[in-house]
Amino acid sequence: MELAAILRERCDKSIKECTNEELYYALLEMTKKMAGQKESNAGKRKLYYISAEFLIGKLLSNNLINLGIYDEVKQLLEENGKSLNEIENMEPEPSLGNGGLGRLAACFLDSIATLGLNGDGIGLNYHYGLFRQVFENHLQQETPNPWMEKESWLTRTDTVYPVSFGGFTLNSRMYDIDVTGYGNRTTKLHLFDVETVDEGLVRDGIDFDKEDIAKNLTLFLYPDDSDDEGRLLRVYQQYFMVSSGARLILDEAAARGSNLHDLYRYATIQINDTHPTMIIPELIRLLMERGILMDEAIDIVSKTCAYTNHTILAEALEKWPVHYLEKAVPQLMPVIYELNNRVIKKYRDESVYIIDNDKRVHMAHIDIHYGYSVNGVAYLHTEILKDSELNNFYNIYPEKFNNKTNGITFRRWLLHCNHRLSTLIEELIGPGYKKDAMELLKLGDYVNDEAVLERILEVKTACKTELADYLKNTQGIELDTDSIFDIQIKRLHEYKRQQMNALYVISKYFEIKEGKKPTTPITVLFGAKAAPAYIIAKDIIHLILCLQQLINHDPEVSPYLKVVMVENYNVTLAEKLIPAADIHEQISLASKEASGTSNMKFMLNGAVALGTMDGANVEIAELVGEDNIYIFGESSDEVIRHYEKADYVSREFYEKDSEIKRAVDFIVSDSLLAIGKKENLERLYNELLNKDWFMTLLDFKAYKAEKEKALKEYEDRRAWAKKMLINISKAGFFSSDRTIAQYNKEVWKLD
Ligand code: 26V
Repeated sequence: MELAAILRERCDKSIKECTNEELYYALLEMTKKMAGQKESNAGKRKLYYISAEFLIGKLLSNNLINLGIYDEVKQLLEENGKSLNEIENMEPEPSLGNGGLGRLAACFLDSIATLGLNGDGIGLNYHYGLFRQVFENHLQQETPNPWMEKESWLTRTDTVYPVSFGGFTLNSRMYDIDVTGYGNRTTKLHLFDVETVDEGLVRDGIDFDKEDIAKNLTLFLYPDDSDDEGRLLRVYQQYFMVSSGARLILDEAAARGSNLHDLYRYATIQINDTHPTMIIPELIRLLMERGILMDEAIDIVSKTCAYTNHTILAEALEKWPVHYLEKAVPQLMPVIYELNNRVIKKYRDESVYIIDNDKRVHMAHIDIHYGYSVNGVAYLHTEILKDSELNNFYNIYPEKFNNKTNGITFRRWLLHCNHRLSTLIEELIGPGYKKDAMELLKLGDYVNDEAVLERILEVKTACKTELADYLKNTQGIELDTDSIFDIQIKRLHEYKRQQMNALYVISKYFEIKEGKKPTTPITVLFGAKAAPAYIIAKDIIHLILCLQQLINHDPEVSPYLKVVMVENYNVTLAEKLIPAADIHEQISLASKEASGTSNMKFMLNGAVALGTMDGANVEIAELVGEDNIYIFGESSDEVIRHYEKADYVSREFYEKDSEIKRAVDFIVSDSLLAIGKKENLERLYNELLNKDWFMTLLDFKAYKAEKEKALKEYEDRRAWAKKMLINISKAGFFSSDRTIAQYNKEVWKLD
């Protein structure tokens, strides 16, 4: 095998003699070489998936699986007394994304490569990615998270483009990461970077000097956008990405024979949320620079670009003040004004204008008017876009709107993260499901097979033990593997309602104190990072950490209930947590979670959802049926009506229900104030009582009742195993291979 030769060359040692670190770098080199030798699709029309985030996670194991050499390498290492798991620990995680949106982009690249489509990713090469989360005094602190070592998955290329901003020009160099498909071709993730970045700019934590763009442009993913300098830096980042990307797209199209008048026959660009929207005016500008007239340039670009919307939350929809753009990218403004004027001439409804009366540029409006497709990311989300959030646009362009329910790559979220389960599945239904996920339906034949149900439970127990060992070794956390693992992992946001889960924990704590002990112990696990400037989100983390301290150290309560918040939740931790879950929490306020993708990962790993009818939960519920999911809470229609009528008053729920009152009051009780900080706990208490924008108290009673039902039903182990198996067998629809095939058939139409 090649590995021995690489080791000889690198350090003149045998596998046995090498350290894990030496082995990691040798495997990295070997995998990069093998991926580089794979063919890529050279078709005429090419997809460019442009995104400010690609949350790719560690790549070694995934690449070994996709190249078909995982088992072989693992065995070779074992024969020499080495463990692939331990070698993997040497790999830093590239955290080039915030959460679901970035992880989705990474899953999509895997599927594009696996389906052998002609498509690449375009993004930015952040030096530090998302911050590392550390807990100090029960509070989140942020520190930088370096991932680029001397040797990494990046390959430096000779492609360099000058990118001009108002008053200065920077050189953009392209770095490539090969994305291996499962048993198929590779595609590329092109990440642009500026060579003058100065990592020495970082001050305390993740604070840094935001002034000098040449030195900080790609230093961090999404700088803190709570101040003007941070927001402006984000505009610079976005333009740097799209200008470099546009140049690459035009060069490649020309090289394949395009005369640029027919660009749309050679390229299609999927704009992942509004972050890359400036590629529309930038391409128009570049085409005009190459002699094409404005009318035609707009027409060409409109046939080339498609837009995906990932949220209906107004505060998350980007609106840049005109003066930011004037300062950072003055060359784009004439194009943006022209695009706006054309809209004004055509439509009287001001809500569809690109520039509003406050002189803010609505990025999504550019995408919708000047793209050929607009899609939401789950059935319900797309319906809400059409019926309410983007209804004015839907009335103008009904033909542009379409749904593409999100998906996940089964290579990472089953084959890699849960080898035990994938081996069992293969034994039962053969290997076909790895390429055609719908074959999982064949597992339906086993729902009454005692022996199979028993083995499913054994796999779950083994995964729980593995998680317990991992958390013990890495974070010093003790888990009771005989308890029910109830897991909520996602970014901390009020609409996702981790605070509702925390209130449940409080009410359970009271019950246990009063002698009402659960027959099976419960472990409530959380993993979540809060945006550094998101005060209430950080207060919720504080509350959970205080509860963890109080409950886990109370000998009366801890045998029955434990609370654990893992530190620095990231892709690597998700890969350990998801296989170990019994119940997963998808409890966003209905209408607010566009899709969710962890819900799909959990389902595939045999966990049962406790959730609202929101995002892709709706489709999961339809597939598994009501006996195999726990649904509660008000519907999206009801919630939308509350907002319209402004008739939700959280204090009323607090006052009329003693259980709710007691749980909310506990946030500022002496017991918690003795552990936590008064300022944070009081702020959270007041928020829940006086505002509660995401209606926690509205759904609390229904949530608690449904959770109790799930916990009770868990105790019938055979019936529960059946629920697990049904969830796994119906998960095929959520393969990102299906999502990508639909994008291709209905939007991209690659040859
Ligand atoms: C961003 C922000 C930033 C400012 C403060 C509030 C806020 C709230 C939400 C967001 C999310 C922006 C877009 C996003 O990440 N959407 C996620 O996309 C996933 C992939 O489609 C989807 O599964 C998640 O439901 C959706 O939240």
